[in-house]
Amino acid sequence: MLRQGKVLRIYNSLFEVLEENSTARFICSKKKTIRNILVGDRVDFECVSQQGNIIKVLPRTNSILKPAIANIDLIIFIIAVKDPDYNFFQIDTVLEYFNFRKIDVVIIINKEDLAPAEVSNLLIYEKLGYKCIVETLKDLEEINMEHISQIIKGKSIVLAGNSGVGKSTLAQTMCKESIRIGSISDKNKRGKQTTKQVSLYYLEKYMAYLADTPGFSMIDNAAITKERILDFFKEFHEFSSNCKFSDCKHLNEPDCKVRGAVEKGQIAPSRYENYKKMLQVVKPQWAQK
Ligand SMILES: Nc1nc2c(ncn2[C@@H]2O[C@H](COP(=O)(O)OP(=O)(O)OP(=O)(O)O)[C@@H](O)[C@H]2O)c(=O)[nH]1
Ligand SMILES: [Mg+2]
Ligand SMILES: [Zn+2]
Repeated sequence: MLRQGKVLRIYNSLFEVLEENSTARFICSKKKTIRNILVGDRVDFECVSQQGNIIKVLPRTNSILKPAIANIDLIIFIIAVKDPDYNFFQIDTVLEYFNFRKIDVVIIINKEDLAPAEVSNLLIYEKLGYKCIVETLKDLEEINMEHISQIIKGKSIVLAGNSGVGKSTLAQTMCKESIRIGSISDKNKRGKQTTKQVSLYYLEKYMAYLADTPGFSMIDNAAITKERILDFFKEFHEFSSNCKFSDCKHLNEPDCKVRGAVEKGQIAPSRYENYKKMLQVVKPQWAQK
């Protein structure tokens, strides 16, 4: 009998597969000709008793590499206002990556209890069109997470964010399966790496799949291009169309409306600085054109 399911975990060369529209789990091997199976993949498999064999990987809607996960509907990107400190360049780098991959992102601004005054600095992302939720995740309980459960219902979700921001804290509130919560090391405030293995948890209550991850500091943006950068800085678009030069890079060109908007406070200075920083990476190629 042919069944369809989703890969939750990978152990060496075995795959834990949750059958779709049921809660039956199967440990599967795979047909030799299948090369690359990721957590999150939808697969066709055959099985005898509890032992399965994956015979086909269905087409992916998307995938990311670090950690390797396929078919993500939503990234919940957690930023802490403090412990660990946030960094605007890192935030934009992460957001650019998911913008390029065309994966929806919701931002949780966490640890409001530690530095409530910092929250407004991060709300610039709300103005850019990202849904932002301000939270103290350590106090969140299943009973008052209606605003979050609405967002996750029926989706495959990946928790992203630096080590120590509160990903596992949220994951644990969402699901009963044990996810280890670490503590921030007081010494360097960098948070210990506690989450190593990537698995999907099926949250029956929300009909959702959830991946806790070990932090997103390893995003690979080596292939970034000027087109990607220009597409990401969406708030520049309404101004850049009026720049004097149609190929304006918004650096030192005369009569640049993007720089004008930064000066008038219509574009956040951190965003413009990050634009220039990202451009540094691709500038050599750009200059050749
Ligand atoms: N003050 C405060 N502490 C929090 C809050 N949310 C989480 N923490 C604490 O922050 C520490 C790190 O939380 P985790 O959930 O383990 O962080 P993580 O993002 O999973 O970290 P890694 O697994 O290392 O990537 C824990 O000690 C949590 O209790 C919050 O809203 N306020
Ligand atoms: Mg964790
Ligand atoms: Zn310009």
